[in-house]
Amino acid sequence: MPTGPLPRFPDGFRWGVSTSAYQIEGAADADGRGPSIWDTFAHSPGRIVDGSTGDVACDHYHRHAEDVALLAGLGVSAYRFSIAWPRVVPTGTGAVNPAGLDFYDRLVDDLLAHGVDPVATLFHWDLPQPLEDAGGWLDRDTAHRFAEYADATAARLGDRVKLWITLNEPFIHMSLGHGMGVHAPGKMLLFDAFPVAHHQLLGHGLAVAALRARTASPVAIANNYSPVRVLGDTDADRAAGTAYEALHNRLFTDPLLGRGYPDSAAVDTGVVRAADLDVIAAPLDVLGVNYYNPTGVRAPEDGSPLPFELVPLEGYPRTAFDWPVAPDGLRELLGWLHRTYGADLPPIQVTESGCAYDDAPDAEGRVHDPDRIAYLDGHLRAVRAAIDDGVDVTGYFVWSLLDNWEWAEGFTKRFGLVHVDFDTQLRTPKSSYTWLRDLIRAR
Ligand code: GBH
Repeated sequence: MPTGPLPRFPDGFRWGVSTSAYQIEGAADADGRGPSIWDTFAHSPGRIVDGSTGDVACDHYHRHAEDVALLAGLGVSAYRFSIAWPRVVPTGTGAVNPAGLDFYDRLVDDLLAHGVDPVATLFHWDLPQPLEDAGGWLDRDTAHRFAEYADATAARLGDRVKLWITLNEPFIHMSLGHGMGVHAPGKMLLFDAFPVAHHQLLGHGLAVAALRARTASPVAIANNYSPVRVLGDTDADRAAGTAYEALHNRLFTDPLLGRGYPDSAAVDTGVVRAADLDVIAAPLDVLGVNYYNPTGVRAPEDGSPLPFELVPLEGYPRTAFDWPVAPDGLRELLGWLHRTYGADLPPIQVTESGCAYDDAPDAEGRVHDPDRIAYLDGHLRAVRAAIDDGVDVTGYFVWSLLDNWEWAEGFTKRFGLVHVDFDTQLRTPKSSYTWLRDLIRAR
């Protein structure tokens, strides 16, 4: 549990919360939005644990004013949302849909009017379905389509967006979406999914160039990272740890920071053209770090298709998702990035950090989530400790503002500071919201 007041954070430290388009917006057919791979996937039987879809989600598309008021009441200095590519370019290629951009235009102005910096992610996994039909991220052209979409979006929202984030967690989109089939588009290619890594990174680099031509605001990417804990002390266990680290933590970072692909990351050189690596290594202003938990790794059984085996870590409390609560892992991770990339590492903002619990209103309609308060307290202390260790961390965003549609888990996992009743759309700030509000106010 929390032990005394949190230490001070540097002046200008950015306090934020994060969401993503498909998880909150709903309004799947509104104002010319086209279908995305997540519409297709969620509407395919058996893909989502509770059979739900994001058709309505938190109905944020119609309730954005109420949600901005919640942000303002929380007192955050920034709000990280994602822009739905299929609203902006419904067919994925060609004509821009101005009505789709209107929604984000109003949202951005409303945020600014409330003193909240808009932080926009361009791709949080909702690829326009027509692009998937043309090959999706397995196809090199998708990287160019992404840059066109970035250009059109920045032409409209330009400098009013205070931080641009190209991709969210390209590793998860590759591995769960194209390697294991757990996320859209549901492909199970294992290591043959590598082109999805390269084309996302290429799209990132091309989008950075497009953004630089349109805006003076800083540009980032949001990667997910997990510090690797090797369980076992054989050479094979250590090799498994190295292999997992290369795949999970380095594959989407080494090339961004000018180091090319890591040796052990099963790179399919057939899709990598030499000039691509320069495009991908375009200078970044901020590295977004999404952190949830560390990962236990040991040597695989003989005959395993993977060069490592993932093992649940013992000795930690667990969230409703069964993920270990390990704030020490965040400090360890930030230190690892600092040591590994040294002077090449841009300032870091923790662009997601949060937890799911089975939160429900009590008889008075209040929602108490002491576990989330303890979680946030611990992770903020870990960030503060990492700053003392010498890591340049300039912001922290809680995942998430609202309980929302948690991908393959549907509505069964609640990550919000604000409880949402998905029958009535009633929003109820949880005790963690009040805790975070008071903490930000005191700064
Ligand atoms: C993020 O992904 C997404 O960006 C966001 O949309 C999503 O809602 C949020 O997190 C919550 O899920 O098997 O115990 O080691 C998170 C990616 C991948 C992080 C799985 C935790 C494994 C936990 N996650 N990972 S464990």
